[in-house]
Amino acid sequence: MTNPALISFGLLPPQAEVALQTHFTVHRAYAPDNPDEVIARIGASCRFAMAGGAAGPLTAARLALLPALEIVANFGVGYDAIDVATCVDRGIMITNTPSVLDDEVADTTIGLLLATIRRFPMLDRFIRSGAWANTKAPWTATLVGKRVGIVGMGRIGQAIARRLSGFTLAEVAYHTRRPVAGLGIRHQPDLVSLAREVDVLIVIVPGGPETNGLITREVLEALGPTGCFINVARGSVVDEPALLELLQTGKLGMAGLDVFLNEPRPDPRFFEIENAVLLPHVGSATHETRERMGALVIENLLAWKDGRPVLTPVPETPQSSIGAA
Ligand code: NAP
Ligand code: 8YV
Repeated sequence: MTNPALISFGLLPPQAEVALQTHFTVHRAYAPDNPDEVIARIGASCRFAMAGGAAGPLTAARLALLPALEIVANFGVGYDAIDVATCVDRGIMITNTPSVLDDEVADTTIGLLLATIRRFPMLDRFIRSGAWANTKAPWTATLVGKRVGIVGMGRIGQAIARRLSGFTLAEVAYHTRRPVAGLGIRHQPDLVSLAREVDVLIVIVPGGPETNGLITREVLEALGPTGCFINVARGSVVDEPALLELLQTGKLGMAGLDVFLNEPRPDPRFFEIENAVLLPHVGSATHETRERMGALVIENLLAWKDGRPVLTPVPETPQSSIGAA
């Protein structure tokens, strides 16, 4: 029996990619191939898709060219690049990769926070330039004794909070729409108030229409000229033009950014900003964690193929649906 056709919008980590090729006839829809051309050519035959890569969003227009599609397995916990409403309307299952990346993304966040406040990349450049021979090494701001606010207190937000509990801080507080029971951390229902109360604001919410522009100019101004803004969520969550302007004018102290509106080509004005540390969306990007994410993608696809319940359906899709074996 031939393997079912799967359209793949990105390359999985090595072991997961071997498993994908073993169980499916994989049609590659990412560079150097043109995703739209691949969809138009073979889309009608594909019941399976793997998303979350660099081929761009899975829009309603693209989904319309995939009439047989039953499941989209997303490589990543965030699935804001998929048109969820269209998938729900058509009964298409979406799975993602929650939990397996929480510790990695939380570690990245703490690293980015320290790199931003203590200016480690700048100090690395300082020593490599030979400047140390003639100039005293610059001093920096500190994290010690500061108040930290976390926007989003889900799986990753809580992993960040657990790490922060080992630091010498004045307070950790958080903002979500609904407080999380039994956390022992102060919930602030008003986001601008939280930004005003803290020295550091870390954002770790999903992307998509509900959080688009959540971090407004007002929030960033409330954080202020000594404030530190850390975004490991999605670029769409922040008013990026305001962020750029406030960093340029010193009305916001500093930023550590793993995500941008226009990836992988962020606004070049960021490159000139000294008080920002920039990472190329690497929150989960270690060999080990990416393979764990890849393994979960494969498990979900195989479960659907074999007519078993998938492991990690996103909340919008019916939890009970199973694929036709
Ligand atoms: P999660 O467990 O679903 O948690 C999401 C949190 O965001 C919840 O606490 C939720 O609380 C809060 N939230 C959602 N909408 C909100 C809103 N409008 N205002 C305030 N809070 C809101 O998700 P997770 O697994 O922690 O992942 C979070 C996100 O991190 C992902 O979706 C992805 O975008 C991002 N991420 C980035 C990287 C990276 O490489 N940089 C890696 C992994 C994940 P309420 O619903 O109560 O508001
Ligand atoms: C990945 C992420 O970089 O899981 C997420 O939501 O943002 C990251 O872990 C991305 O999904 C890989 O395409």
